[in-house]
Amino acid sequence: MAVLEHLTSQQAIDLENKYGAHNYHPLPVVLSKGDGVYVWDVEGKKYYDFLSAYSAVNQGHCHPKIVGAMVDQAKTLTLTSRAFYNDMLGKYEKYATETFGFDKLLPMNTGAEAVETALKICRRWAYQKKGIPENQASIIVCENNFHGRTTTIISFSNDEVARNDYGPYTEGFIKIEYDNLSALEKALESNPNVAGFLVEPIQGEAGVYVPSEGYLKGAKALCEKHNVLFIADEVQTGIARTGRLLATCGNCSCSDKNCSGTPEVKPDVLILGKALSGGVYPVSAVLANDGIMEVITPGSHGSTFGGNPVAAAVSMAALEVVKEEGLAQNADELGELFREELNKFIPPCDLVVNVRGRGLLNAIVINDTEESSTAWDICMALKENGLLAKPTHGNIIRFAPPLVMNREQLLDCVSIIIKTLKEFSK
Ligand code: IF1
Repeated sequence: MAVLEHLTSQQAIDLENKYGAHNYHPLPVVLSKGDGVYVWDVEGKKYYDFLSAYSAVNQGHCHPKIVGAMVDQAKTLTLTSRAFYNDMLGKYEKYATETFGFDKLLPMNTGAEAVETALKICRRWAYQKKGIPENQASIIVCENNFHGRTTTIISFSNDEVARNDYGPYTEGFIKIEYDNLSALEKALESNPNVAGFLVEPIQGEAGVYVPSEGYLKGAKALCEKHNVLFIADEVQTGIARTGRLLATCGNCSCSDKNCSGTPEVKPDVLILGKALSGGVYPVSAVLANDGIMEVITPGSHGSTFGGNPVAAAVSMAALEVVKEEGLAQNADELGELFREELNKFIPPCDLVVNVRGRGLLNAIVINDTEESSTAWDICMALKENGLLAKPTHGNIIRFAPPLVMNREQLLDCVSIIIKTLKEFSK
């Protein structure tokens, strides 16, 4: 079969089933084109994308500025490795550190690599700066976390599907309840060798859990009190998704144009990925100030593709789009509208328990058991009605459209969602 031969959806699915590892259970739709908030399947049917590749396509599919930056750089110089300098990385590092208000950036490729990098920085800081005895450092994490799928990261996951039969597991992690400051305080007071606290500002995969007002601020204060690094995993919540440049910005009044560097909660270590590239190319990063980042010395960490010229060009374009198009502001306003419109429907409807989220990272909780197929069935019906979304856990459906969506499109999506939910309501 010629590689470029047109496939039907079923042919494409059959090929993946036969020749690909079965590490996913995708919705049965085969996409072949994307543009802004829309995607098309191989038969030409058009859909609203309400997942955005798990918040990687915040800037919309195939954004011309970002794709253009990639094509131009790809025609010039794609990869040098870090054995040599290149003329794009320093410019990118300057732009990104000024955008987010940190001294330094360590470039990687995937979110999990950036999380692993942050864990290594935290441990090395603990031994070299805090004076924790060698190999005794522990890092506090939250129940129901999702930080990626490497062996160390799943070692501190409590998602059995993602974790079981991958042992032996990496040690040195303390799990506490999310959104519980006294649990954090207790863990800090009863463990002398805590190096850091790794937390998602909103737990995405767990079901878009928005913590209580003041949780992140309180957690940061406890970390400061105990000389522990506050590590924010903003791979999914960052890059304007929650209505601010970062979810940890909280109610900071900074504009999209530039981070004032004084967000409501300033992490000691910031982890970014996904939409850092607009979903065009794998780009992730860890940002920190000199006093922390200086523990990384030549040869102590690296990556073949980390900081490559194409990633640098793509990420600068992706961040410029966020600012130029006011995506944080748009996500904030459309997110409010989305929850407001769904809340008009939810109380009388017994199918949906609630809608929750921040900005354009939202989810509805279906009034059924985690084991039921209702959420999946609703997503299948949404697909028929021209909108693509997927359940996170069991009975929770995540709704995360590209942040370039306009009001008319959002209201069109709300009507599709409500129409579909009515098909399932008794
Ligand atoms: C899958 C979930 C979302 C992340 C946070 C790090 C990473 C992710 C907060 C790792 C990645 C992706 C991974 C993808 C599905 C998706 C996901 F369902 F897995 F949990 F978004 F919620 N920190 N999340 O959300 O980044 O290495 O993937 O680039 O693995 O199924 P990555």
